[in-house]
Amino acid sequence: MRGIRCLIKTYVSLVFLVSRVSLVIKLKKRNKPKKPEKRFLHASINFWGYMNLPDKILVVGLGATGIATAKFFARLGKKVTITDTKKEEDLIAALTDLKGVRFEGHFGGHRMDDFLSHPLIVISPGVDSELPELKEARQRDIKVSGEIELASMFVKEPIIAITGTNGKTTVTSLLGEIFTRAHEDVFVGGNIGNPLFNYVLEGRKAKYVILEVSSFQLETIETFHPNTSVLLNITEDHLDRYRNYEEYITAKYRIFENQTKVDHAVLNKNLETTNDIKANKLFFTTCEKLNEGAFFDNGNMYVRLGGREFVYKRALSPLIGIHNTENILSALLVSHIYGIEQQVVEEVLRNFKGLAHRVEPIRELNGVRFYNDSKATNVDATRRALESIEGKVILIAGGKDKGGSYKVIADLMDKVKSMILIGEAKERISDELGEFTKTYMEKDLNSAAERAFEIADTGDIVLFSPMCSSFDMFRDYKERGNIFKKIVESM
Ligand code: UMA
Repeated sequence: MRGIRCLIKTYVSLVFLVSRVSLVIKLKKRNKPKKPEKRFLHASINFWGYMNLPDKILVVGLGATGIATAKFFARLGKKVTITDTKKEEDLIAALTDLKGVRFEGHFGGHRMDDFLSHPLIVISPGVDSELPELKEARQRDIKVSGEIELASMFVKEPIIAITGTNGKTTVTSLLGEIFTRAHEDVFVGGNIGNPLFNYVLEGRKAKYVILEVSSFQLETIETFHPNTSVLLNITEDHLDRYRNYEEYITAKYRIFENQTKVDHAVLNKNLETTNDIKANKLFFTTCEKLNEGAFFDNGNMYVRLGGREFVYKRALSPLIGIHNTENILSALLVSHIYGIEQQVVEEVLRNFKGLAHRVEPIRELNGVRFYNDSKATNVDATRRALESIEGKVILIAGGKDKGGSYKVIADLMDKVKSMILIGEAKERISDELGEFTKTYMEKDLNSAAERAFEIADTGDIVLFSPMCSSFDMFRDYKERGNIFKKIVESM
């Protein structure tokens, strides 16, 4: 009797097992897409990347990026070590932000031992990926990655990424406003000041993720895959970080690296394109008419896409200058790729007054107008400012030298009535541009502003457009611009 019962039990279990296995196979077959889409494959690669994250992670640099990165990995339960060349007492604000987060801090310099004892090193954009410690780590097969790369592994929403030497913050903000007006829940971040890990930490599911991306961030990508990548322009910049201009250009073009033919690549028509760009290329230009893309002609901006045409009056936007026409054209093109209604775009365009520290009017004093263009951290940005301003300019410039040539603005120096120089770069700027105008050397921004006011005549324009980064005297370009505004407001 026991034998028969046992036989029946075994039979029932076998039937149950066979039916379960065939059900699982059926379900798998049903769920398996016949031809997996590229985007799906990409997600899987990222998933494997995520699965392979080690338990010990070294975060290099404790600025905005390092803080967000450390918070994220600590939340995942990883053992996080943070290193920064700054001393602990100079990192109080960052450390306060990390209250309650588990990590070990090694400050006041980098230790080779840290770089060789962590299987994954995450560097901040400001950290040169060619540091000797990083080279040594790579030689030992230790993974060196960046925040944008790692954070994007956790983002499944469509990414629109914008890069370029100049204008990327303006275009990112403008697109952020247009998409927010159209879709409400949109994340705007990246190099603009809000690291992508902050979005991932929030656990939010926005409809779109719009990212400003710098060449520094692009240096460390592997799988970062925007659905739409925008390249606005490339001119010499960051030559203090790159061995040559080509290296910088290569970093910028990496924004297209992981795109496929279902994605979009939006490019300035002046730039070279390569066959390496697999995405659907769309151009914008102020120089010619296009059958497909965005262009400027006779006071109007046109977008031609998929047989449709949208026309915008250039005068709709209060942003001045040809460089801003290019910025707007790129934003219009992206907006129409995503089917945003013209009326929505127009509304935002009309009200978008630009950003602080970009040819920002401060005040008029005794007929002298003062502008803050502290975001001009390279020569080309100053060129654009000079081109967009009408009248005689007293130019205040200088800061941390990035190694590029200042002669790039020599042809515009007839607009510059006098030049007042500050910071580490003052000698080199004077050597290259001093012959074109009367030049003054000042010890700091305060005395430069005073000198400018002293020599200015009614109708002149005082433009603070440094052509250099700020790190020799200030925390960043924002602090530099805010200090300049305060000085001018208190005059
Ligand atoms: N540090 C080291 N070792 C090094 C170098 C730096 O420990 O070898 C430390 C510094 O002491 C400092 C920290 O690293 O404490 C700073 O790191 P960071 O410069 O990457 O600063 P974050 O605050 O993380 O800011 C970065 C971007 N900074 C740079 O690219 C230089 C910010 O862009 C960006 O907003 C932020 O991440 C969020 O994504 C600023 C910028 O100037 C605005 N960008 C350049 C530009 O626009 O031209 C590229």
